[in-house]
Amino acid sequence: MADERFAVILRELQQGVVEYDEQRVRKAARQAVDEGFDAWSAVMDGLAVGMEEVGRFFAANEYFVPEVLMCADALYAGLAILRPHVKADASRRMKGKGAVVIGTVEGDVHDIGKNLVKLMFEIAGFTVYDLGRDVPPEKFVDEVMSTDSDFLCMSAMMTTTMGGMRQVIEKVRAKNPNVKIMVGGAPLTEDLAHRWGADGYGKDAPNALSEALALVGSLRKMTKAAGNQTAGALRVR
Ligand code: B12
Repeated sequence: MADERFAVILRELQQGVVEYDEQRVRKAARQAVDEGFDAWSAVMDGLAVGMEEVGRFFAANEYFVPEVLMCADALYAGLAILRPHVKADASRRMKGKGAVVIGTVEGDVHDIGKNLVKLMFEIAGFTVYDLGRDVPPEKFVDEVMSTDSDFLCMSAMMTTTMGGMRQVIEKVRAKNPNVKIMVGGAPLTEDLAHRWGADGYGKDAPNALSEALALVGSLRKMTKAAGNQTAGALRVR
């Protein structure tokens, strides 16, 4: 019964995004919260699935940039309601503490996926420095160095912009080889990520977090081996 009810709410969230109906999305998001359903599932199985459908309309030239922007607004309206109710898995919260610099690469304004990845890191207890979108390579490098962060996460949604990641990876590695670099976004593949020298690739937000947590172990070992001298190695906060 509860499953059926949640399925109805998820469908409302999806359709509300597709039909760029902010009111409908807000109402469904509130229902999800009030009726005690899992907020993260409402985000990923409701709002994000709606945006996938928008992507298909966009590819088929049924929607153009203005419609997609309104769909994004509807998604963000729902996210604002659901976000405070997204809970971290307790074991993840205990294990995952470090600092992350995140942003979308230069020339690319797509930030919905990046923001969901950011949300996962925040709820798991990481300190997140969000550079936003259309971020020049040097800004990534400077932020990682000035904040002494453990992780760098970059997002790219276009084949024309994803190459920028490679440049950033090279520049960051030259300054601090210990920073763990993760990349993601629709045009990326695991193979490409590794060929460009990234430590991790995440096909979605939960995957990004589990990859990061797996890397936490190796960061801790490095810190120990260097007698806690290693810049940017994981601090236990
Ligand atoms: C929404 C959208 C827009 C919105 C963006 C709004 C915003 N604030 O983000 C607007 C309307 C602005 C837009 C503009 C454009 N867009 Co657009 N857009 C999309 C669309 C429909 C959905 C993207 C999205 O939000 N998906 C939902 C989120 C939840 O998924 P996600 O982004 O993939 O993120 C998940 C994973 O990838 C992963 N992830 C993402 N980042 C990271 C980072 C790390 C570190 C990790 C580990 C994981 C990870 O986790 C996320 C969460 O699960 C896609 C279609 C598609 N199929 O992707 C096209 C798409 C990306 N756009 C495209 C294009 C061409 C454009 C424009 C050039 C169109 C134009 N003619 O102007 C402009 C580009 C502007 C620019 N300079 O960037 C193309 C890109 C094609 C290509 N060359 O690769 C796509 C693929 C559409 C298409 N089929 O043609 N777009």
